[in-house]
Order: sequence, then structure tokens, then C-alpha cells
Amino acid sequence: MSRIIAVGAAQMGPIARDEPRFSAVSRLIKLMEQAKDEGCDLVVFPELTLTTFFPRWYLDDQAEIDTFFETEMPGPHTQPLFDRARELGIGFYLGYAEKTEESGRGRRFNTSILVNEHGQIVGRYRKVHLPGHYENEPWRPFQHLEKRYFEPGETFFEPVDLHGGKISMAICNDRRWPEVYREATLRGAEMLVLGYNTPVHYPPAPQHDHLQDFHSHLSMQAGAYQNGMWVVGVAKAGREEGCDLIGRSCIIAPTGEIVAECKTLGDELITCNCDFDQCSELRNNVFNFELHRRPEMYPLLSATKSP
Ligand code: ING
Repeated sequence: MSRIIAVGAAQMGPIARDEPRFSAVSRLIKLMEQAKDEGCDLVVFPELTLTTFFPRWYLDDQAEIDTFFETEMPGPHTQPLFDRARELGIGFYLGYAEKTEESGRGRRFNTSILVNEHGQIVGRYRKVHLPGHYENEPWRPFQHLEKRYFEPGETFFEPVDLHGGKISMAICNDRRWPEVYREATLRGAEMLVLGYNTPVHYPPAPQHDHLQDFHSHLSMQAGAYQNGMWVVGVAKAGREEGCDLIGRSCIIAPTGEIVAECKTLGDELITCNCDFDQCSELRNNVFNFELHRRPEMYPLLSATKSP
């Protein structure tokens, strides 16, 4: 009996700095309802998708920074999303800024959760690869201060069981690192779901700006094919507070093929019936790790940080 999960990738257009959470949440609910109408079991939302992408600004007032964080999940603003999901019987991936108290101190993470069709949080992931910089760099047209506002996550890429398959989470910059897909696969994942906020302009290397869509797809398609896994990448897209973010959200099969892709830079849903059993077409053959892979020949792969 094949194990099929109907997945929706719910791309979000810009979220303005002054857009209240209930407004963003109502857009998410609208996409969730459309996903349910189209038969989806799971809907994947972008990274940090309750507010604008605030790491683009240097803020020195911690109270103002904390207005972008959630201290409860679900909290008053997100409870309607959980309630609607339970009513519809649909699961979801949600990216948000998490503020939590651990061993007596405030900790802040770029976080995602997987919630099952009963509205229960079954997985929580904290972004491992934080891109950008820590100090204000006024030479940039916009900042990218994730290293300032978040702690790096120390949750491994452990999959959760959903709809008969094993799904791991990642967030944005994680998708550029091949180790993420391999580690998740070695832990049993058959699908990787992730949200992203990716500016078109990359100040340290503007000569690559025209390659942002290509690099986003290249990374995820390679990860999918080389590990025989499904990959779902969902953008917060469009011109958000004057910063152009790429779209091209997509669902990628274990063969590396893009089987569904967004066409706009706004709120847009794409869907695909994903067969977890398709992973074996690769994992029993070209990427049969047991037969072909030789970890003893790659001792530096995770032992060394840089040459
Ligand atoms: N955004 C970007 C990303 O990895 C970036 C940062 C853009 C890094 C372009 C390198 C090149 O897609 C986040 N939020 O990680």
C-alpha cells in the first residue's frame, strides 16, 4: 500500500512592518483553507511568517526587537490558526521567532514547528545555520542580522512521523548546506520541509544577484536527488519593506525534479501528492548507502569546520 501525503506549499507575499499578526494569520488561514479544499494533508508556510523579516534592520532596543517574537505557541494571535487546522483536519509547518525562558535566561531562536491534523505540535526545530552578521554594517542597503537576534539552534534534523512518512524540518539558509539533507536522511527522513526569506540582492556578492532563484533551486534539487528525498521550499516573497525577496516556492521529488512551482511573488498555493515510497527508487539503487557509500573515506566531512 503506497504512502501518499498531499502537500501544499503556501507561499506568502510581503508582510509589512506594521502588519498586525491577526492580518498575517488570516492570510495563512485563507491559504490553509484553500489547501484543504485541494485535498492537502499538510501545508508548509514560510520562515518567520507572522511578521516582516525584521533582521533586515539594526535595532538596538531589545523591547522593540522582542515585539517580533512569540513567547507562547500557540499564543493569542496563533490560536486561531491551530483551531482552524484542527477543524479542517490538516497539519502544518510554521516558521516564527521564538522567545523562551530556559535555565533562568531569555533565549531567542529562528524556529519552525510541525503540527499534526489534531492541532498538536509534534516537532520543533531551531535554525542551525544563521547567515549574515552580528554588528550593524551601514554599508549594506539592508542588514541581515540573524546572528545578532537569534541563537544558533542545537536541535538535530530528527524526522517526525506524519501520514506514514518521516519528515524533517529546516529553515532557509540550512537548505544551502548539503550536510542538512544527508544528516536528515541518515536519521530516516523521507521529506525535508522548509521556509525561506531570500533577498534578491546579496550585498557581499552583488554579481550573484541574478542567480538567487537558481541557487535556491540548485541547493534543494541537489539535496533531494542525492538523498532520494522529497523537498518542499516555501518563500516569503515579493517586495517587503523595500527589499525584493525571491519566490519560486517549490515541491521537489526524490528524483530532483521540480514537480510544482509558484508563479507569482504573492500569496500562492501549490500542491502535490507526494509518495514516500518513491524515495526507494533512488535509495535502493543509485543512492543505496549500504551498498555504495563509504563514510570511512570522508572523515573530514563533519569533523572539520574549515580547511
Ligand atoms: N536568508 C538567505 C538565505 O540563505 C542568504 C540569506 C541569501 C544567504 C543569499 C546567501 C545568499 O536564503 C535567510 N533567511 O537565511
